[in-house]
Amino acid sequence: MKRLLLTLALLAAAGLSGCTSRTSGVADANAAPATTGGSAKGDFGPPQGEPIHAVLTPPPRVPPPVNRNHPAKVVVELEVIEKEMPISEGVTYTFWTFGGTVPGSFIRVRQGDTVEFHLKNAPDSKMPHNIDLHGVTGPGGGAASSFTAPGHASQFTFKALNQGIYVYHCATAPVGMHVANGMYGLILVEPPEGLPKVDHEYYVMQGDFYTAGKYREKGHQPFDMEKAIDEHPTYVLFNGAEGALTGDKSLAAKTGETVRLFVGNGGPNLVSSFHVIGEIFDRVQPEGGTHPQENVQTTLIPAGGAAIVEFHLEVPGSYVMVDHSIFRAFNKGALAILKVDGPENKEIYSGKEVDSVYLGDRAEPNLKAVSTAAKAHAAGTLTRDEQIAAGKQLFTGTCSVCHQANGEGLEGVFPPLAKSDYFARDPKRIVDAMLHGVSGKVTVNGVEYHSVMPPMNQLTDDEVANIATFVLNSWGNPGGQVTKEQASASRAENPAATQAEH
Ligand code: HEC
Ligand SMILES: [Cu+2]
Repeated sequence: MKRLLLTLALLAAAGLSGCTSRTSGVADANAAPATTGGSAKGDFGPPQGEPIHAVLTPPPRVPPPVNRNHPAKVVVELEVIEKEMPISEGVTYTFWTFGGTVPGSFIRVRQGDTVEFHLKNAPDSKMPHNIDLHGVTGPGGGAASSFTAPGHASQFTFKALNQGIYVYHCATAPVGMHVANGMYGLILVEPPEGLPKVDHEYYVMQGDFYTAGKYREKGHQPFDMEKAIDEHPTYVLFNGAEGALTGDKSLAAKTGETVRLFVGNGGPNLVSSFHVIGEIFDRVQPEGGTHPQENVQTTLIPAGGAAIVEFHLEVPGSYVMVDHSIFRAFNKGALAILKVDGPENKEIYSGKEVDSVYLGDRAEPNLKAVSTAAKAHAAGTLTRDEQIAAGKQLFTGTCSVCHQANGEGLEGVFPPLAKSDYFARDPKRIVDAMLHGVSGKVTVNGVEYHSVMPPMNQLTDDEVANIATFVLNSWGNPGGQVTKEQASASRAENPAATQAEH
């Protein structure tokens, strides 16, 4: 707000000094630096002082404010590294990175700085790479000058004329593939006076990923060009991996603090409807532009675009960041968490926690038990305890919304699974319930239910077997074990319930 006033004041001053043709009230980006040389944009003259080496940070960290009142020469050294990293629990992918992370290292300079850019390509890279920075004025944004073969380095220099938050990305052919493999990041060009002070700044960037296997299919997954061309991503992620910003890696803040997020979207294909569940953005710089919008629920971030989002925290709890194209959040991974600590504020919010129901297994990246069980099954060593552990995780994500975490159900709506006499004598009835659904009149422990449970046949045979085994061994139920083969036999009874292929 202060900065807007400042801009308006400068505009007014410019108006007084004879610039009468300008429509009053229309802020003109060219106006602020009008007193300086070379360019009408933000050229404050030649760099002053010793060259400065830019501090680069991996996501979700952001370099400290520039804190300088003059333009400088800033040296940026960025190395391209091709490396295998997890994209989901038990799933790896060969990412191509700027600085070893997805998104790439965050770069922070001041408007008017002269940036000497060194792009290195690691000797063990297989591909040549380059960089197109959207904050560069000049053909290709640096791409042609920075084409770099494996084991080589190149250098080019640009003046950061426009303030704002900008995407950078690789632009080597096939461009889509380089971007899809994670080759993007953000560069912040601070306004000369800096950004208003906040308590936390974080770096979050969305990207869509295309793997040969299905979502969460285990093992190493190669890039799938056809899915990329069809724009059918397998994963939509914040910061390059499912769980990159959940559980122990959640972003953190306290009540009473203000958070600024630099949110980018690398694409390559999707546009992001960026939303934080339970927060309202007090201030957004949409598209990374200068003029703020206030009181925003969801901000659209184009592929190859970014926004600055700010909000003050009043109520403690877990705030879930999503792409509000919501299947992407719950079925493709586009989910991150900001954990806010502090005393309750019941006047603003009564304080009932609903996160576990909302998020299911997505809240904690704790699918280790599931992948352990899958590996053990493949090796032929699967034990009942491993099945129970995996089933517990899956139950949280799939069944607990209705039957509740403690299996007690909800009176009159969802029957209990705890001590249920519906399946006590015949465990197959749990398997059938999952794969074929339950409808019509059902009597459980003497109480009638007239409702519908949809079939959950997106679950694999392994998953069905593990959930059933978990339910049988929990909450005072009779115990027992269900095998993958039993699940597969139940599925075969109804051709519509075809095996999810993973
Ligand atoms: C969307 C809500 C919902 C979800 C999710 C759900 N169920 Fe159900 N379930 C129901 C309802 C409703 C009934 C009763 C249907 C009726 O009245 O005909 C039911 C009935 C059952 C029954 C038979 C009655 C009993 O209590 O023993 C079993 C077993 C069961 N569900 C297991 C599961 C398992 C295991 C999962 C997770 C894979 C699951 N359900 C997920 C709503 C749900
Ligand atoms: Cu590249």
